[in-house]
Amino acid sequence: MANLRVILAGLVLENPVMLASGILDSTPGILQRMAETGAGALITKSISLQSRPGYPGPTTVEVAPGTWINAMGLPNPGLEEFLEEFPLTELPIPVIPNLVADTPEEFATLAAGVAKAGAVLAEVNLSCPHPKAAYGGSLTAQDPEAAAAVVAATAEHLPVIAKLTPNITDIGSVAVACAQAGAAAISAINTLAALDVDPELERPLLGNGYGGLSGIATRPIGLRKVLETVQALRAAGLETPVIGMGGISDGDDVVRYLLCGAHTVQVGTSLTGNPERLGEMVNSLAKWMDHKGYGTLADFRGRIVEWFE
Ligand code: RRO
Repeated sequence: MANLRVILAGLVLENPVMLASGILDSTPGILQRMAETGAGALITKSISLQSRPGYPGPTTVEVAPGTWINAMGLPNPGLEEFLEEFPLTELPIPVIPNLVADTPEEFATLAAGVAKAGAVLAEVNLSCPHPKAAYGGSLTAQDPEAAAAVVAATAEHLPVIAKLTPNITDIGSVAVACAQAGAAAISAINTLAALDVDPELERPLLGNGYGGLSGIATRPIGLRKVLETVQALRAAGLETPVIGMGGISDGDDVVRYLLCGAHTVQVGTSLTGNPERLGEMVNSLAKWMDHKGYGTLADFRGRIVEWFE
C-alpha cells in the first residue's frame, strides 16, 4: 500500500492533499467538517487585522462548467475574533492560517498573533487578484522585493508559505526572492485576474466588477506556473517545497501537480458542494501509486521537471 506521508516545512502531513484558502472554511463548523474529509491539512480563509465585510454580491459566478470567477473581497472577522472562534490547534490535522495585510508590519503583527495562538505554519496571501485601493491597491507578489519583505517580516514569528500569483510573466523570480527571504514553502497559483460581462444588464457579472478565475480551465496554467516555480528554485540551488494548485478536481489532477514537482497540492473550487471529493482524490492518488508500483511520493515527484531537462 502506498505511503502518502509528506513533510512540509517541518509539519508531517498524512497525505499531500490540502484544503485551499477561501473554500469551505468560512466558519469554525465547516472547517471542522473539512478535517473529517481525509485532507492532509486545512488552510483558513484569509485573516486580516481588522474585520472586512467583503464585496457586494454577486461574489461568485460559474462562467463555464467547473470554472468560476469570484470577488469575495476578503470577508473575515479580523484577527482577534478569528482567534477566539476558530480551532487552530484542536483539530486532528494541521490548520494553517492564511494571512492578508497591506504592509510587512501588519503581516508581522498577524504572524505574531497566530503564532502566539499555537499556529506552527502560516500562509501569507501576496496575491489576491482584485484588491481595492483601500485594501492595498496592488499585488505584492508581482514585485519580488515587496514579496520578500513580507516573507522576511513574518518568518521571524513562524515558518511561512508564500502564496504567489499567476498574473506575472516570471513567477520564478518571485519564488526565488521569497525563498531567499526565508519562506518555508511556496504555494501557487492564486486566481487569474478576470472579468466577465452580462450583455443584457450591460454590466460586469460580479458585484465588484473585477474578479479572479479559478476551477477546471485554470489547471494547465497552474501546472505551467508550478513547473516554472520548481525549475527556478532548483536553478537557484534552493530546495524550498512547492504547493501546487489551480483546477484540481480529481486524483489524476493531484498526480499531475506532483509530477510537475509539487510536494503537496491545495484543492478549492471543485469542492464547492462536494466536500467529500477531497477524500476521493486521496484514495485515487493511493490507487494510482499502487497501480504504478510507487511506494512514496518522492518516487515520482518532479518527473515532468526531468522531462524538460
Ligand atoms: O477574498 C477574495 O476575494 C479572494 C482572495 Br483573498 C484571494 O486571494 N483570491 C481570490 O480569488 N479571491
